[in-house]
Amino acid sequence: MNTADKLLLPSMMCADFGRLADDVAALEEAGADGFHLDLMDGTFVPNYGMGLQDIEWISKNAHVPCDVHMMVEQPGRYIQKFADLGVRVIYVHPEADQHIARTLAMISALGVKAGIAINPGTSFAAVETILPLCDDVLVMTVNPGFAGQSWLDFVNPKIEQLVEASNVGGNHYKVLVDGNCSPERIAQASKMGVQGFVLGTAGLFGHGPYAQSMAELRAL
Ligand code: S6P
Ligand code: MG
Repeated sequence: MNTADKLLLPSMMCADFGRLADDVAALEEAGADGFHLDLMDGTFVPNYGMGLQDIEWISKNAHVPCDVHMMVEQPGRYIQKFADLGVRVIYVHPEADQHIARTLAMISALGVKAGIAINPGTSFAAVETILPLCDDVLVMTVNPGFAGQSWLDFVNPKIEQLVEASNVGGNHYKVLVDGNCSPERIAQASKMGVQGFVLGTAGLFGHGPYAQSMAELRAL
């Protein structure tokens, strides 16, 4: 694991599934701090992402930590499964869970970092109460479900609010962002205090050798 001050996390739904083992190895060699694994149910988001078997294969074969981003209704149903796979963090959407506080406590009790992922339309005030239960807060800068979208600038003030509150009172979480993490956006968000970036088509996949892209992003 790289000890640099920003976490660079390739989003594996953007990987080449025809040569997944090679892609996993190449991304690790290039310095990935972990893998971001997207799960979708076709209901909470209008798409299907990676399947449970893909997440299982990557988490069992990776040499870096894996983060699961659950874009599914009632995420509590799958938490035990991901905990058993030894993932680093499980992100659940508060918009998808009527008992988000219970679910976050369940994740922590299983020894996994508890994360929330927040839709662009969800306000800081809507999640403020549960922030002390979070280890990681993943701010969606696009509407979740698809790669290759544009960064929504109206989310920026919320990112600043979340960074500001990250070590206040009982809070102790990192702020990460997911969606259109281009070099320009990573530089901008790093200045705002964001500590982790999910890398998809905007910054990593389809941009030439992974090692070169990762080095350039690391240096920003
Ligand atoms: C889908 C998912 C994301 C994407 C990632 C793609 O919303 O949660 O993790 O895979 O955002 O990145 P990019 O650079 O193509 O927008
Ligand atoms: Mg994601």
